[in-house]
Amino acid sequence: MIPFICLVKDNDISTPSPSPTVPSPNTCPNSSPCPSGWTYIETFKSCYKLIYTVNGASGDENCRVANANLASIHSPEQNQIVYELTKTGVNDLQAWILFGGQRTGPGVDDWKWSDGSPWNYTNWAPGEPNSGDSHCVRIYADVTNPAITAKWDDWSCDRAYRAALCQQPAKF
Ligand SMILES: [Ca+2]
Repeated sequence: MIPFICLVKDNDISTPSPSPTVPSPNTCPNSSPCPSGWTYIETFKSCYKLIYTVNGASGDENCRVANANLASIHSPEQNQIVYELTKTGVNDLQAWILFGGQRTGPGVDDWKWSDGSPWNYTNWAPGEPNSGDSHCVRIYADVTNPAITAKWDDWSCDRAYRAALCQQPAKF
């Protein structure tokens, strides 16, 4: 396909035709790399969003419907970010938030991330994981219990969670 045709007059052959108007390759320098309603964390080039009223299965499904996964954690820095995003601000023993760890077997190391990334970091609360029957994991988002704040607990996927944290790669 020919993009455009130039008509050139015999007596004005040196005058170039106007260039067609085309958008610049970088027309959106101020746009967010995340969908509306998601929080962009530049350090991890990721977008995060809390969804509420979930159990383990529905939290996982709701993230997938949003083209995301339950959040995965690979470092103390990322664990802190996840904690900050999930922090409830209340002293509540139910202040646990579902994220992306999924049990693959009965052992303490039998876990994977729902987004397929390597299982290379953990931050279990003392004594956890303590149940081979608990196939989901939650992070304690209370702000007033230092023994377990920002630490993890294996828990049943069938139970209700305060919320789930979804994560997807930022788009540029
Ligand atoms: Ca547990």
